[in-house]
Amino acid sequence: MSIKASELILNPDGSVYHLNLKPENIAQTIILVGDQDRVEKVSKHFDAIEFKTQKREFKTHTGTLNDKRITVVSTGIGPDNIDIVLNELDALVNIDLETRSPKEELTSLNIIRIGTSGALQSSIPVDSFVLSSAGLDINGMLHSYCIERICNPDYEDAFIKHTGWNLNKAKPILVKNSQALENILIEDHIFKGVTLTAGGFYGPQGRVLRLPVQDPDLNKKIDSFSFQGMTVTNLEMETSAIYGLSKLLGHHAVSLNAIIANRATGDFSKNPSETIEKLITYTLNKITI
Ligand code: R1P
Repeated sequence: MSIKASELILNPDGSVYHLNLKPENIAQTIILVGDQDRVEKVSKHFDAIEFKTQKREFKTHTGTLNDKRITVVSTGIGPDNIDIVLNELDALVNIDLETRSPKEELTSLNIIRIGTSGALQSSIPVDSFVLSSAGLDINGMLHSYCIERICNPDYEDAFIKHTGWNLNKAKPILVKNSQALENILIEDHIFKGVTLTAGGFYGPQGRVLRLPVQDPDLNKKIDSFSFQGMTVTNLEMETSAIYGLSKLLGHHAVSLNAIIANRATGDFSKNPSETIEKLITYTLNKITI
């Protein structure tokens, strides 16, 4: 089956439409960051950089560190961008771009997000790290796919009941991480929990500037929710989308976030750059030893 030119869009040089990448440009280990300026902050640690490109917010560097080939890609902000990044990365390894046909033998990428996030629990201080055991999707992007096999209905139903979730908004979906990648990246000092992935920064995360929000008590209700031993630790805008599409496409994913704000105490990190730098060096060290 050949995928039509309107569905799998390629640039004149044969690279995929938004990421500007060809199959040979990426490694099997992919680091995703939100901020395009964070790409250099990761690749400056590489021993050598073999490839660089950028289109819009999607900047990519590929190189090696301790003989391990690594690609770092910026996703920009939000789950809509994750839809683009995950589908195009998957196309690079699992679709023959010449024949425009899915390959018979599939490749699994190892995808690691190094992000920033706000903690919901007062016990998770700014400048700490959270590894997401699961992503709780409240933005709706994943509902465009056939998600039944990656959902966790018992947890989702308990969350909906506890928070009195307004179903005019997208139905929450819980998607778990790759246990194998968690085992590589976890250490005792790292907090672990469920990361809530919103489709916006202000109202969707309960921030009120001038507009009232649909449920002003939502963050407090989420804070007090626990089910099957899993509490919601933090809020950001990418993790559940990465976990959901990775699981559906057959890739391994884990998300690590530097906590730069605490929504319960109102604290904000005094030096977020330093905290992010520590998370970058921690992650690179873990995946290259
Ligand atoms: C919002 O400021 C952005 O920062 C967080 C959110 O998920 C959102 O993308 O992550 P990044 O710093 O990785 O972009």
